[in-house]
Amino acid sequence: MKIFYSSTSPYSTKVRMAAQYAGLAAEAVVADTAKDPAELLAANPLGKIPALVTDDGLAVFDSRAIMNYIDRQSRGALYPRNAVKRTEVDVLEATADGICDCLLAIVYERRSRPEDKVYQPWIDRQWQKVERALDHLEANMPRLGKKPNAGHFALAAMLRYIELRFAGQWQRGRPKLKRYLTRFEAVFPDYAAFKD
Ligand SMILES: N[C@@H](CCC(=O)N[C@@H](CS)C(=O)NCC(=O)O)C(=O)O
Repeated sequence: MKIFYSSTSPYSTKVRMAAQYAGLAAEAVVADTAKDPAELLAANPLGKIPALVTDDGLAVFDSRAIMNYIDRQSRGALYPRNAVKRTEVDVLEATADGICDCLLAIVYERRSRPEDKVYQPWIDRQWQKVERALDHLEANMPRLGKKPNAGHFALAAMLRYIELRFAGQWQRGRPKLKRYLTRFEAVFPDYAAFKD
């Protein structure tokens, strides 16, 4: 099994950590999406990462489909069975992924346009969404028991990414979020291998 990824992609970090936690043996293959590598396009016509390809040639994307695939393969290592708890985890994952969507929109706006065409109001609007969602998370911090779930992996991947691209710009007034990665590493010590 292969997972196409990049070390900076938050959705990739989420699924790679989850695969490791669930005991799914997968070879991590670096993919440069900017170059549209043929192997990636064969796995995901959208040319996005992460994409997973099984030994039988089944291609699975996007990251939430991959998380659900890993969960099925591991008999429920990532999502709770209880319907109410499951919904909570789904919404936490959607919140963390949604923040990443906004952060990526900002990064791509700055990266793909000539400097004089960068549209600041669009960036500001995306950042407002990020701030609102971070405040929502701070006020509704998920409990972190002994077993991390898909929401916990998504939150960790998002925090790693926001610090990578927007270092020092998100912590003020959010002490719980600031402490989260240290707490997460205590229940998922393998996080050390995904930090850099
Ligand atoms: N909703 C997708 C988002 C995937 C995504 O946007 N990945 C980025 C890297 S973090 C990517 O592949 N960007 C390259 C592109 O859009 O061409 C998921 O959850 O997997």
